[in-house]
Amino acid sequence: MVPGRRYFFAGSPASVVAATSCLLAVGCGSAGGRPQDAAVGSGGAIGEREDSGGDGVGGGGTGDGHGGSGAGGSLIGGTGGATGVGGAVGAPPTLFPAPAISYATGSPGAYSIAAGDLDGDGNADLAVANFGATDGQSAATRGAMSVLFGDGSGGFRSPVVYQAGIGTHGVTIGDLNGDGRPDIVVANNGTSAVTGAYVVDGSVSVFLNVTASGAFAPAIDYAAGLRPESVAIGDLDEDGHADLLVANNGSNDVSLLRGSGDGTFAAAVAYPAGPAPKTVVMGDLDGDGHLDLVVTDNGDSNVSVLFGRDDGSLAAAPLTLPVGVGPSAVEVTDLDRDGRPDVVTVNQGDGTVSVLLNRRP
Ligand SMILES: [Ca+2]
Ligand SMILES: [Ca+2]
Ligand SMILES: [Ca+2]
Ligand SMILES: [Ca+2]
Repeated sequence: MVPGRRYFFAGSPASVVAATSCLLAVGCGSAGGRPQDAAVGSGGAIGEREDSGGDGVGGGGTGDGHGGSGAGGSLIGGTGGATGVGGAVGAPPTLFPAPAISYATGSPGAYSIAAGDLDGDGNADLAVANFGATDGQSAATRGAMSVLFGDGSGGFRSPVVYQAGIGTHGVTIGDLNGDGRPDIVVANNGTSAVTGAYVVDGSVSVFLNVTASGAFAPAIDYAAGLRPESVAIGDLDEDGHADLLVANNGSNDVSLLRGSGDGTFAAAVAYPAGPAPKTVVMGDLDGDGHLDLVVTDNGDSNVSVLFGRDDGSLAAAPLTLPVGVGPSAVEVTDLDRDGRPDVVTVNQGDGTVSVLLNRRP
């Protein structure tokens, strides 16, 4: 890839998301060992999590899922192979000789996915966010979170389905209470049409992993901003407890929910971003040792960077950086191998990915 150049693809932006992640999963150690959560795929085809070594959750699944195509060195080839949709566009046929095998998620409206070993048996498992039958257009139809346990051979058992909020979109895996078991968070984007007016759900649902076999407690919901789209997990305030960062599509901000360490979270604090945030990821962009946020402003053509401060809060005003039209997903990773984390977005408005190379001193 050439710095500063946009790359065009024949496939959908959702496919590009997978291809980008594929490249990053193979090509980088990335971002100083910080956990990164990325990419609720636009269009609902796929979303995924890349873990760069922070907690060991999730990275294996994502890397395994796309490693073959990434090793092939073809971004376009990775698109068809990794997602299993849109045909094998440029994919060397020997990499994936068999057709994709599909598994039911057990709930309508499957929207995004995260991978990790949820039951500790060494096999990658999947967590899926399902927005429900109507994507939040009916209060009676709630979203769900499905867990599919892997058999270690690429197969999955029948899904276990947990009720979530309304219009569930984003899903992320991470250990929220420090017990070594990966937990799950989903972002509930939905609105419900009630007497002609929309009622905003605006929450995240936390599922704590409560048994060695990977059973999850019923969801505990926390208010976020309006129309949350995705959620990232990381210790933003450096107190040793995982915090939640939520991209709120409807309130143009990011919610910080500080973790208490036992799987519960303090009330959300909002920080402004740009129009219609869709994805939030974490990484230390300025090298000061504090995690920063990168948010895709899906409603225009920018990413918002919110820098972490010494006191564990975020800067009040974001740095706005232009990218392609309608950025939907973003990764923070070292693309040019200079040790500085770079930013790459996928833009659903013009079918491009945009690369921002970090040139900090
Ligand atoms: Ca497992
Ligand atoms: Ca846990
Ligand atoms: Ca924390
Ligand atoms: Ca920083």
